[in-house]
Amino acid sequence: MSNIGKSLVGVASCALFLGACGPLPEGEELDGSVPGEAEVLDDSQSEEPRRVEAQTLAGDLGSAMGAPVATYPTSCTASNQWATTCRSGSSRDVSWVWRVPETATYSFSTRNSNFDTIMEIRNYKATNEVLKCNDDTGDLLTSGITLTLIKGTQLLIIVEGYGGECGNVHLNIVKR
Ligand SMILES: [Ca+2]
Repeated sequence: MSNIGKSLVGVASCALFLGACGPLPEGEELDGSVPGEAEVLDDSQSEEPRRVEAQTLAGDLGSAMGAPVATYPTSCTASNQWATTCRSGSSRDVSWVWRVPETATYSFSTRNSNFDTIMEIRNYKATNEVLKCNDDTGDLLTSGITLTLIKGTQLLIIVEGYGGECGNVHLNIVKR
């Protein structure tokens, strides 16, 4: 089709879909996407921040324990703040702060979460210090970590998904 033919078709479409040919409202793009949403995160080169950003920190649990001690409706809307050190490395994550109530051995798990989780526990006061990372526990795709800890130690408990999975997070903390 010639150029003239194409522009004629264009005019015809404008007439048929009246109102669809005007200038786009400000801030709206042709494909309907929201600007900035398609940004690709590349954690491989950047240094991991040591501070905890509010949007990924689900809460400070104090020294609470329970099964679950906390839940998070969906990690699918969380941001990707941490690159965990076992398995898939980097997907959307949620994290909690927890203080060791007394020197003892504790079990942390994501049992009853509805997706394939990865859990990593770090020293909250020096978040580059990884205490332990776990992907699966036995036949379960959820994660479990057991640690003997000193009273008053503050932990950062990070839960993310294997291979980009996300969902409803259950966090369980029990004393052994
Ligand atoms: Ca897993």
